[in-house]
Amino acid sequence: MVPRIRALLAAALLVSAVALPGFASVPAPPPISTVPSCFATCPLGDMHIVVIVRDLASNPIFGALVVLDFSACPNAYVCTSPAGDPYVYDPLSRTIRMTTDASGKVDFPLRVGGGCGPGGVKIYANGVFLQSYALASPDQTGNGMVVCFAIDTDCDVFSSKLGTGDPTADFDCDGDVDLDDQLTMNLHGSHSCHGIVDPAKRSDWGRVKAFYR
Ligand SMILES: [Ca+2]
Ligand SMILES: [Ca+2]
Repeated sequence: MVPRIRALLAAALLVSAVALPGFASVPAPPPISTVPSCFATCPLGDMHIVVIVRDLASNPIFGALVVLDFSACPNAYVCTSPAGDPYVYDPLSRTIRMTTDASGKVDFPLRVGGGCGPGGVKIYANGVFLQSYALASPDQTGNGMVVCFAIDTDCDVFSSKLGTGDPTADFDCDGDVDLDDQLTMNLHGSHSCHGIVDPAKRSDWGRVKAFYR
């Protein structure tokens, strides 16, 4: 009898041990999981969105599916060419997805421009809602490039938000649009989905001359 009980106990412990990791791998909301303070992206892909998914016990979750949902952000401009992004974009659902590594981390070098107000972008992990955001990009006009003369007006649109709390131009997540955000605009000038754009070559010379006059 005693050996039999011991065997049953061992079996029960084994079931618990197998069941526990599955239960524990449910993603926990922030601050246990780490999400960005705000959601700022550049069409060139050099403003990364990093998420670290952890369970309620703060253990990183390997292989968690992290989804960035742009379905409520119609003005988000998602670059689709050239191909080669490490993440998957589904244009029908307007979602971008990638799975976490062994440290629970995903690092999206997102190539996205445009903007939308609070709640426009949402982050999920294994279907669990983590956080929602406004979308901010130096590509203020949402056409896949950051250009301030001749062929585009990103700086003009940005300047109209200086001194406000408009989250679509608050790139450093501090709640205002000031000279620090202007610096980000400057750093990302001429960036586009296709690399560095040369505005002069994409406009007639007369318009460029008129700009500098
Ligand atoms: Ca633009
Ligand atoms: Ca700011």
